[in-house]
Amino acid sequence: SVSAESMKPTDNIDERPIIYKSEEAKKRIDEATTLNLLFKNLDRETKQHVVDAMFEKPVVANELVIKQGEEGDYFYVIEHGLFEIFVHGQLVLEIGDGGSFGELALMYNTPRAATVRAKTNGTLWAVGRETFLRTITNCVYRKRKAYEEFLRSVSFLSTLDRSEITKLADALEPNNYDDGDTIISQGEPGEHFYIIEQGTVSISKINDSGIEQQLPGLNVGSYFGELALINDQPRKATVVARGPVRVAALRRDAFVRLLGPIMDIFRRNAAEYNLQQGRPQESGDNHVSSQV
Ligand code: 1OR
Repeated sequence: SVSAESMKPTDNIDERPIIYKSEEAKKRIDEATTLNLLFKNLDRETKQHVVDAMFEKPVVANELVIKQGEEGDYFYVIEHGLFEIFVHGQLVLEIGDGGSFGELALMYNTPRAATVRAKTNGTLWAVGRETFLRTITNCVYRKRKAYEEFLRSVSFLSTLDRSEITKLADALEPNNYDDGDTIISQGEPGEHFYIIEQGTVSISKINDSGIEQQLPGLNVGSYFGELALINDQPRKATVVARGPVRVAALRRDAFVRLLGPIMDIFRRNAAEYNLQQGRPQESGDNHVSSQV
């Protein structure tokens, strides 16, 4: 195992910190990062850069890895172990293998937004602030710029301020679908919220009598998938791509963290779904939300 002290100084931009790793360690990092959102956007070279700079940090149960309010120094990827996130002493989230934390203070240059405590023994891979900013943040920045403009044009987000839009842009994951692909299936558990960037989706639902019912479709700037997250219930309808569709997906934890300020909008619109039930599909409708 290696420690932070073995990192070379990095005053020179071109001088990348490289911490020796066995093939076996590289494999473990690869497994831990493949599904990670922040790594998904990295090109190969940048990812290599980050992996080179990572060092292994073993943790023991109950260890405090991050304390809310402190300055940010490292970003962490979980190889294995369970970690509890506390905001003002309240447990808000538990994350495990392949998850990551500690990016917020580095990305936004703010104090740590939460306390992170190891629930079990585990292994983390740490990335220092400098490397994080030079690599991951760079890629995040490009994606942020691409999303911000789109998000500012989305009507249901119009009450979010600049910094809220920025954070939302950073957390969104682009997903593409072909004509006929199912994006959400009725009855499944919901883990994402979606905003349509391009294309149109159709929505259908099998009602209590087992009859399939078409619901109004949605297009660019509309959202769907919030109900299962708000109500903690399975998906209530099926959403299918009509032609090529591109959506921006937001994971459950980010949805709770970032769209809290507009939860009232979702609730109000959800109440209207019930009124719409059974009404014929309107043409040229201005629906922005779904029943999923
Ligand atoms: P950080 O650098 O601020 C603490 O250090 C880390 O906890 C933070 O980055 C995130 O990576 C992670 N609110 C704030 N931080 C969170 C949250 C969170 N979840 C994970 N972290 N909330 C949880 C949402 C389910 C919002 C609670 C209101």
